[in-house]
Amino acid sequence: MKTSEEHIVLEDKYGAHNYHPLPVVLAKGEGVFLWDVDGKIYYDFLSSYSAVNQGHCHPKIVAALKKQADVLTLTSRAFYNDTLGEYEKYITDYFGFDKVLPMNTGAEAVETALKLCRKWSYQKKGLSADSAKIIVCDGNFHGRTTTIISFSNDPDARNEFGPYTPGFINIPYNDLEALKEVLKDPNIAGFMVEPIQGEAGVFVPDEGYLKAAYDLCSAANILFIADEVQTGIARTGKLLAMDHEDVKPDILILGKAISGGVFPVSAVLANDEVMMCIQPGEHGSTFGGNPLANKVAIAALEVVKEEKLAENSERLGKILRSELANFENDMITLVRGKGLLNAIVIKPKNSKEAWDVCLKLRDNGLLAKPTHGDIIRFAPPLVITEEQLMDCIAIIKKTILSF
Ligand code: IF1
Repeated sequence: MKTSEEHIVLEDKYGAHNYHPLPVVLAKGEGVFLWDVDGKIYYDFLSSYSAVNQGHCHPKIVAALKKQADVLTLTSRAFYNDTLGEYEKYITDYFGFDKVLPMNTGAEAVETALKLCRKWSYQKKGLSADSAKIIVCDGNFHGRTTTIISFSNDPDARNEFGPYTPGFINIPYNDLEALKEVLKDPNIAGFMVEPIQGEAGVFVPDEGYLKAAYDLCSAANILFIADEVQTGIARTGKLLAMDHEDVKPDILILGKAISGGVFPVSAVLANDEVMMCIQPGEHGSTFGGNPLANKVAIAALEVVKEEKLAENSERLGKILRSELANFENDMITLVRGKGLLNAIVIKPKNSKEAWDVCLKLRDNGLLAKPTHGDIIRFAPPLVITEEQLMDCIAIIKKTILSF
């Protein structure tokens, strides 16, 4: 049995230093709870960046993984298998699209969506070769590939990774005038947007922004691409964040909790007019649509409906935001979010800042991590009960008041 310190030393010595984790070494997860190597229990308020919306090690999802693992794990797409068609029908019915292109990580799904959008613009919109431009928003986070960070304006995500992929235009988030202006360019193929900007610190756009943006795009014959890798799967109080404005995107990107955090699964959904622009041999992935992923994703999506996770997220998110908004203190300057995707902004006190707050939250049995300095994301698994949430709110208040 290694101590926490021994585990940390191993990671430090043998692992790339591409993260700076909070000093806690986890050994077990179940529902909203995590345990460290010393058996100390914590509430998980990050949910692995919204990948475990169904709670850690959900029994139904783990059972689906175990069952399939003994039968057939991977065929590649060189051959058919008896799980892919069933999964494709299930997920396209579930979200209401003609077809799905199965991938593994969120970034791969984003890349797939960008490639689909470009193909569509040449084949259906008639743009000249290599002229397609895709609009993205400042403050975006869509993944870590070279093309995706080419249109990031976060120096940490982008610096020293050049040369950068061309063909992208950045506009301010939540700014319809800027979108209207850039849509005058005849070579625009698509507009990709997070319905709520997660990494930027849970920026919720104005009511009506997404619907108005969608309408501007469809009037200009531009594809509206929704990246719901983080906001999807009931996280914001509806099955999809786009559902808050009754907008169906032309391309929908899903990842993370589509598998309940049990296996890497991502997906791109679109109707035939877009999806059929890619023909055999033009895109793919070794693991895309593998039997394990297919069975795990069906189970994970069934859990979302059976356990009414969107309704729970909507109801408890309101309680969390109102409790924190009415909490008299001098460190939390802002509370924002939708459903159970929330964040607080910390004003430093006696040179203590968000990182110190997260260390103290850890000591008090709740795990969260700052993003961009002064923002702490609060995103528990959507299976959390009201009683557990009230317990977490008490821990948060006690922690803040201890500074
Ligand atoms: C990290 C947070 C960051 C995403 C959206 C695509 C992807 C993500 C909206 C790519 C991934 C993860 C990546 C992880 C931290 C986390 C994250 F916002 F969720 F907190 F970074 F912004 N679209 N988000 O949020 O999916 O390839 O990772 O499966 O890279 O540090 P992926």
